[in-house]
Amino acid sequence: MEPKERSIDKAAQEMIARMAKAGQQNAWDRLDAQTPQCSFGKQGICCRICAMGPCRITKKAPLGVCGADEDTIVARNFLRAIAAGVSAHSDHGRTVAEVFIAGAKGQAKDYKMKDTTKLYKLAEELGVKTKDRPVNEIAIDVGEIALAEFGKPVGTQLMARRAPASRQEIWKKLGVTPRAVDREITESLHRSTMGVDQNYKNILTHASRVALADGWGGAMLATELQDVLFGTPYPGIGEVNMGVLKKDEVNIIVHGHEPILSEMIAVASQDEELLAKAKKAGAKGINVAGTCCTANELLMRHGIPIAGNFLNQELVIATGAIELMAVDVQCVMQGLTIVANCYHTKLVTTADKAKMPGVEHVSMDEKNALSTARELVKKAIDNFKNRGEVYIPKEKNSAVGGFSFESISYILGGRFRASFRPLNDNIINGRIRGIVGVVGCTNPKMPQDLTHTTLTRELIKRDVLVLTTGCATIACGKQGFADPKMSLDWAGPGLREVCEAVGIPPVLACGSCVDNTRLLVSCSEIVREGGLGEDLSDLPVAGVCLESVSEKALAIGQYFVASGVPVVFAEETISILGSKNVCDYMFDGIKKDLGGQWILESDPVKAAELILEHIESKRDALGINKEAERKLYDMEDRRTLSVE
Ligand code: XCC
Ligand code: SF4
Repeated sequence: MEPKERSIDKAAQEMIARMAKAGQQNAWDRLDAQTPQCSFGKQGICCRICAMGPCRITKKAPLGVCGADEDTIVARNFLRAIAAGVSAHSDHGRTVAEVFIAGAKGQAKDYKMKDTTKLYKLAEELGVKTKDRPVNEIAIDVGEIALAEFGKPVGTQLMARRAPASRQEIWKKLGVTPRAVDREITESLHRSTMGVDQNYKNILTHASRVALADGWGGAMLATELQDVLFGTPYPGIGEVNMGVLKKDEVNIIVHGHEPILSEMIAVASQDEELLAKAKKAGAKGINVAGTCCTANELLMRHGIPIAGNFLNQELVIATGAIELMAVDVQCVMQGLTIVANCYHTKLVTTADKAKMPGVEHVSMDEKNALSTARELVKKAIDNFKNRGEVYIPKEKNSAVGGFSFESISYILGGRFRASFRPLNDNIINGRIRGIVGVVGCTNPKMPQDLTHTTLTRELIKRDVLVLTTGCATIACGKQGFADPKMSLDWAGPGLREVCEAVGIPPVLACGSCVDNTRLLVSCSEIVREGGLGEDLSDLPVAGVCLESVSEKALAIGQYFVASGVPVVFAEETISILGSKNVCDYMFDGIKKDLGGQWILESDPVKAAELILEHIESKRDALGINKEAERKLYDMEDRRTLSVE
């Protein structure tokens, strides 16, 4: 396969070609070697949950040894995948809560409460007294309440109270208001062991509950606590793509998810003593860049450059310019060890729960965080002399990141009357048709970044405001969507007018995947602001992820659906097609229960059309589509709009 068919990112294309020439492998090559992939797995109809199996459903053998049918098997597999995704986000959230408490207690001296305004707000929300109390005392209480959310024996998730009242009522009626995060995950595993829950609908209902424990629990807490600890993001400009690497500096890549590590490396890289050491080693400076969600965290808060998204991780090393790549948890390909061995790059694992064979491990200890980070930076500097041939693609684009819920309300309403009112008004008057979250990974099954960016282009030109998170943000950033100078020209007239008036790009980079919870909070605020219905399911909004990779993406998809928002996924990335009943429920029946539903569509243009249809139908139902204003695009309109 030609590099062009593998990625639309020019830097990636160059690196793919170079790796091929050097006889090195990457994820695309390994996918080729794996093709054709197991069709039972694809459909979700294989089960290896007990020792009577593994079983797979065929015409000849339509039942597993225990008698389980395809509905049970598909639903169980789906539930387990979601539970795994939830566990990842929530474990991240828990780690942050622990560091948060340690920081407040003075046991992790390098972590301080940066955004005390947000801390006070959170304290108030959680019923923690703030009057006449020192910041750290308040933080300890907030942190302990947050930590308890993961394992408390009774009660439901406190963050779920942020949802509109009608939404909470829907959850209550269906019995899916999430309890402790750990409990929902444990119950997911229990229900899906051999001989327990055999009613696919009951299994899928629990899939909603465990996913809600993520969106309105673990992941939301991760975002909130990180904001207090590292600062709530406000818009700032950064750069995206491999062109951010510097030939004459020590390049360090931070890769993974938890800012606990990367924040400290960012600090250490500015240390005078280390800078002097780098100079002595012959480098002009120390350049830190991120990949995957860690990159989003750093761009959001510090404008630190992004070297690439998920599928770029191996390619970045193949530039020969990376002295050290520090990884923590999630989305770290084992293939990294192989390419790192072809270059001088030092790969270092830092999370005790995520080691790699043959890779040096430096345990990230929160008590000595900064000195651990300094140690890593030193290793990078020491490795500079071992560089061989370097090739850095030129490609890079400016990107504005930092769109948190707080910064969006501030930009829209100003410092003294921060509010979502202007956004609601512009949705009501039709300048903005609706809001779509374009989220998720990059998957070698489709050309890297193609669907995210095609879809985003289709949406903004039809006056839909796009919020992005995760690797989709990076895909959009690489193609200029997060740069108002470029992307305003691609926006429809209504959206453009609003964006120009308030000074934002039509595509808002909202952060990492745990930050999808910022989208939930923003949607809840839109409902609260008024004029657009009573519930999240009334809003002209949708979520979409056409290049999903991780189980985390399924968890996110399911919590959007269970929050009343439809979610579009690509058929290639969701393994439920082996059960007609499961599909009927996920694509349709669930709508009656929860208001959202899954929609399958791999083609980004068609996906945009489906989403627009949904948005306009919601607008009709809200009564805000006055005849004259309604935009129905025919082919002719689309052609005119495609001319840039
Ligand atoms: Fe992973 Fe978060 Fe997906 Fe990217 S978007 S491939 S989950 S890094 Ni989160
Ligand atoms: Fe087979 Fe049933 Fe065991 Fe699954 S649980 S492996 S279907 S016997």
